[in-house]
Amino acid sequence: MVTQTDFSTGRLPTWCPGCGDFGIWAAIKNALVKLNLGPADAVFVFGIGCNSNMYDCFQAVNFESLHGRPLPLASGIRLVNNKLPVFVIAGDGDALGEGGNHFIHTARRNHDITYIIHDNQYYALTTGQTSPTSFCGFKTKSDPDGVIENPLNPLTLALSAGASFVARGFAGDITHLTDLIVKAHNHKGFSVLDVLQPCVTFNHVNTYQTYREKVYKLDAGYNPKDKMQAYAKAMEWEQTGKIPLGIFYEEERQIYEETMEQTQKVSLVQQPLNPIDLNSLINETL
Ligand SMILES: Cc1ncc(C[n+]2csc(CCOP(=O)(O)OP(=O)(O)O)c2C)c(N)n1
Ligand code: SF4
Repeated sequence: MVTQTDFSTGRLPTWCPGCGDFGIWAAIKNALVKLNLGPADAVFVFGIGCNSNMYDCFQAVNFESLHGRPLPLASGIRLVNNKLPVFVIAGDGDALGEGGNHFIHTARRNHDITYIIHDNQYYALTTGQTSPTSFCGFKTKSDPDGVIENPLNPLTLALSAGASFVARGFAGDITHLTDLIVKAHNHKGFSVLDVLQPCVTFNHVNTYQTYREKVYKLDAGYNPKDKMQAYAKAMEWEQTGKIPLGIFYEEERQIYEETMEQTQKVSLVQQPLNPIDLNSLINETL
């Protein structure tokens, strides 16, 4: 039986009191307990940012990547061992700024990875610069007169890039977020979970209170197989101000790892290392 304390390193995060990262951290641990996945049963790849401070406090098989690069690392892990569950934990800057290219290509390849994006609409660790999801008019360290660029919508981007599971959660609703993380993990394919994460220090527009006034949950009448409806729901926030939470889209599609003849039956990590004459390979390329 996996318990919450199995993931404890004895250290506490250095997040500001009230940071939404606490709620996401709790939901991740709840989900792992529900899934009965212990510290050695999955791999966690972190980006760089406030969110990734979780790395220090989370007893598991962890990698801290370069900023923007957790997805290539996670994809590599899946290619080598396609039986291993892989979670990626990163911020909106990491996921959609420096790592934006990786986001698109991991989605279209449909690697079986669960991607949890801490979307606080700021580069928080570096003290509050504009990120790709900062709203027009936000006053930030890098745009003191207000952001003039249009923000990226992580959900419509994920849908059009080909993510096979697209969902949105809220760090202030840990029970619902736990359920979404469980479902994202159970989905076979690239699962994008954009989590609205209040940053109490920099984001004074989208706070716990304003989110609570705007969020609502997609109900049983919503069909997550309908991609056009998913686009419409994903644009609702910018069009009406209401913020739907839940699974916007889910499809069954072959994952990249299973399209490769070499790994269809047996993971690379379980295959014998045949002696390869590297010299002939090197000579061929010289
Ligand atoms: C390659 C590289 N570029 C830039 C940085 C500087 N840097 C560190 S964290 C960060 C932004 C973090 O923002 P985000 O990913 O949204 O996470 P948050 O801190 O908001 O949780 C940046 C730009 C870096 N460490 N490495
Ligand atoms: S700066 Fe924002 S994101 Fe970073 S720890 Fe503080 S509240 Fe959280």
